[in-house]
Amino acid sequence: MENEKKIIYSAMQPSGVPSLGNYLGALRNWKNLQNEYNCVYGIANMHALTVRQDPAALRKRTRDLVALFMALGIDHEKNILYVQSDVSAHAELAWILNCFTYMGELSRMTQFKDKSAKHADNINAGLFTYPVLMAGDILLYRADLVPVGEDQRQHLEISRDIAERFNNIYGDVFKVPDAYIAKVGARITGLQEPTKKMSKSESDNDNNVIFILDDLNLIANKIKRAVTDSEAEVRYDSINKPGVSNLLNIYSTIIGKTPEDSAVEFEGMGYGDFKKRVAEAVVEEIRPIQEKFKQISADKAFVDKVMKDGAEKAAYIANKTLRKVKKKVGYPN
Ligand code: ATP
Ligand code: LTN
Repeated sequence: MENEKKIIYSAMQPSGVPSLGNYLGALRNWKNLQNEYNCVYGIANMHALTVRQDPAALRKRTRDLVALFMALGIDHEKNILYVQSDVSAHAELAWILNCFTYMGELSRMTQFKDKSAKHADNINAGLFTYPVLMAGDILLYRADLVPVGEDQRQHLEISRDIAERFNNIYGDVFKVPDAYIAKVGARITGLQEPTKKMSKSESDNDNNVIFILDDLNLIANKIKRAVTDSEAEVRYDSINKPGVSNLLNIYSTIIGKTPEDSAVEFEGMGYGDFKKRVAEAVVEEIRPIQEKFKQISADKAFVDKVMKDGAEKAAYIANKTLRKVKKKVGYPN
């Protein structure tokens, strides 16, 4: 990582099998950025603890996510792939940054409000300070850019605020990161609830979410069952036609066009045929990833080695930043 390239940091929670939203809004871009940037991609398993998890399932999903990153074509040698809890600097920096973050600003986070409503029986302090841990992730690696979906925009803003606040007191310690939110695919919504974001862990209805490791026939069926509207016109209008517009978003992100442009392909076509075309595009996109995933995840020793090497490379960079911060705030060592 000693070359001139800019640094990218992003992470994903192992809170479920990644959804098509995670793939189109984040993972796909991560892969495409790897040649131009030095990339650090984390499995945010510490963030996942903010919601109650089954330990065995969490451990498995964490390893599977490492394998999935590689199945997507993210090169583990050129980039850093690692598990957040393997690098203790995250926990250490999060504490320090907690002391530079205001209750008021955390109270405004929409993700906190949403998750508190959904997990009313477990509104823990971790859920509240989640953005602080996230800010630390980014700042430890001196990231220039952070590729995320639209839902994380507010967390990026607070990360910048925390970094600037700290720098104003102690000098130029942190790099202030910019969000990198793609023009298409940054907000994929549920197939059954097309006005809400598609989420890997928050849906009561399995037909609402496409999981990247779903059986391919099931994926096609979920798309065929997607909610549309009572018109019969394929047109991009996310306010009045959220279901159709979401399918157009999905399709156009995969083929690399704008949703308005791809709508032209479907002029005069009924919803049944339209859905079939969308399903084909999704299935063909996912098929090779699933094949690769099967291969890679079967090789446990290899995945272990990637995790171990990744943790070492990540810790080296993170600890450098942490040492600086500790000195600035007045720790003796
Ligand atoms: P959870 O359901 O556990 O809250 P999540 O599905 O929202 O998780 P995260 O692990 O929090 O996913 O997010 C990983 C990345 O995927 C982030 O960059 C996030 O912005 C992006 N992302 C999540 N959902 C979508 C979506 N529906 N459309 C586009 N991008 C998304
Ligand atoms: N909170 C993020 C996952 C995440 C993240 C990060 C993303 C944890 N740490 C650092 C970007 C940078 C989410 O997507 N829900």
